[in-house]
Amino acid sequence: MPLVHFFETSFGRVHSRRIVLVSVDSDGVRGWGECVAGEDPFYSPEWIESAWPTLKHYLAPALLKNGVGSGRGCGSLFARVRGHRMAKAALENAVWDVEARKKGQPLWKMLGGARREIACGVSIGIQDSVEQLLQKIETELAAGYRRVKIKVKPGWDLNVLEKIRARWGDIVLSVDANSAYTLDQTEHVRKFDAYNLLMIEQPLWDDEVYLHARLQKAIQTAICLDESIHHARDADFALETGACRIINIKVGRVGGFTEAKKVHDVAQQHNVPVWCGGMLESGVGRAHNIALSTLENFRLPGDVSASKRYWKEDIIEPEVEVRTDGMIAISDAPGTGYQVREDLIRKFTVREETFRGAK
Ligand code: OSB
Ligand code: MG
Repeated sequence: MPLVHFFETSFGRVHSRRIVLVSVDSDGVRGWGECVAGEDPFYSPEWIESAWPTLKHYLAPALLKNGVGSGRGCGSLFARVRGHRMAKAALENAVWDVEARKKGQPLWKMLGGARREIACGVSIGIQDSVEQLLQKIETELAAGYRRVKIKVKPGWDLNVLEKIRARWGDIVLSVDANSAYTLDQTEHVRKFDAYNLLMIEQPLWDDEVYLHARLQKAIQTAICLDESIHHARDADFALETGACRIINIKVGRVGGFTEAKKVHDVAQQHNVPVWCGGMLESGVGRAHNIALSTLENFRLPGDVSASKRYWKEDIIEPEVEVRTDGMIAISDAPGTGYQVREDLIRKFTVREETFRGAK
């Protein structure tokens, strides 16, 4: 699926997405899940070409052999496979989805959500010029988004923040480094403190928590961890060591809704807010992010924004729309409240495999 506009982070630029979708058929009802792994192993070790064989050889057979009636039951079936959380999440979330549709219940309610609308922010990638970035920020603010996050890296950080703050002194602003800095650069990172940022996301290594605690002690700006948090134990460790004051939850990164809820609960126990991250999802994953964001401790605007920011045509109906007050209204319809456009998916499909249970 070609992106409306390229997206660039400290680890690279992407122009279009190749997405692994999973659907689960149960008694004639179909649920969908999206694997948020990237086209390359740059954000995480997982990527689409590791997810596919993992689903094919391990996760789908485990599910079909044992059968399972609920999303909650998937974790133990998949536990023997280490890591591969994005692949697991794709399948587990499809099971949650089919379970909700079969019960005729909204997914958000099944997950224990409470919010009837959720607050939206935008994540704006590195651009070809600062002028282009300022233009984009202006557009998103006019659309009503409640928080602007920009991607940063050495050479595209303080200089850019200076220009943004000169123009918009009091917007809610944060930055995401995707591991672009090292602890040696603490003095440099400390200079972000001058820009009144809501947070700095994942400044240091993706596989590191403790050194973020060292950095957090040295700077005022709240650190938010993204890449480093794979499960509730990571979250607990991060919060006990003071490695962050905010957590970004991506349902794929932590292995599915069940673990996402656990991370949410751990943060809540520490009185630390969470928000829902994004992975340039199609409507399938986007609808799941919306359901997750209804949980009580999602107290900050997420990277969950309108379909049209990403796609000329999204694969769900209706598309995700954000109101001019920067909120998404939550549907009471069964499942995600969005219908999957299988006709359009078929048009985009380049590879497909089906696995059947014994019955
Ligand atoms: O770090 O949050 C991130 C996109 C791809 C990989 C990592 C990240 C992101 C985003 C985009 O920031 C969020 C979105 O708009 O979906
Ligand atoms: Mg991030």
